[in-house]
Amino acid sequence: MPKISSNPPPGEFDSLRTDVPHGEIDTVRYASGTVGTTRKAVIYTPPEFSETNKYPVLYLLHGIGGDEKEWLNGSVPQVILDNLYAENKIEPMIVVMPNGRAMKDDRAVGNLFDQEKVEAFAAFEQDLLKDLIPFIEKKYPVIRERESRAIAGLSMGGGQSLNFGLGNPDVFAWVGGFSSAPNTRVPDQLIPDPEETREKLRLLWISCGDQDNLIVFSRRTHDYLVAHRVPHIYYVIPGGHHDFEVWKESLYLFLRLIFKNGMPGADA
Ligand code: FER
Repeated sequence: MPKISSNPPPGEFDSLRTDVPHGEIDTVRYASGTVGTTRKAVIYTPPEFSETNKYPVLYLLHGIGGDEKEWLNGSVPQVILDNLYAENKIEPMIVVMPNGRAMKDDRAVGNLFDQEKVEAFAAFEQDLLKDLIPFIEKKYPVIRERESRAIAGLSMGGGQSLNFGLGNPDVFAWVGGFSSAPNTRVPDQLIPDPEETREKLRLLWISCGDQDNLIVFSRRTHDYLVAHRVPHIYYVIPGGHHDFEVWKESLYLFLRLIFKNGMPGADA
């Protein structure tokens, strides 16, 4: 696993280019046995998507004030992906943006810090593993292997990504937390077996703005990883706040690292 200090993306990384092929954005609905409702997810399929290929999948999660559309409302992940793909800097991949508030009324309304709503972010682990991933893997031509599944997210979604990614090393090999929130498990519960994490994980990415009060949770995780010699990337953005400037830069850099180095499906 690389331990690098990354450079910020070029200024135009999230500007729409009309001279490159574009992926497609779709909204799908899946039956959730966990929640007992039909739930929505936004799906990006890459340029030149074909049912005869097989793709890796990134699950990309939102924060406490968002839903399955938050990444699209706050940034342009589809443009970032298209531009990287046009420059041959990423593998073609499917990106799934679910609603990570696993409860019957999963809208981002009312008091977003209600206990019931915060608990629904934890309940999403079961919805993801038992309902959404099986749905995606049935409906789309994807590689059904841990090394072809990544999970990343912002804030509450960053905490979810670290918790669910590190908690399920047989499901995910690439894990990223951007400005992870207080829902991030304490380090010795997050990484109870540093040896296993060291062996199984292909990438563990932690990023945060240094002006974000929540950086204490990223730093706590980073310190533990250093103490237990678990390779990871800790990327602190100078002047960065709790906002999409940090999250889109983190996404860009994370995308450039995942599903690489002779991974199944790479260089096909
Ligand atoms: C908290 C502070 C921030 C908290 C959650 C957040 C559940 C999440 C922020 C976000 O997702 O942007 O105390 O407790």
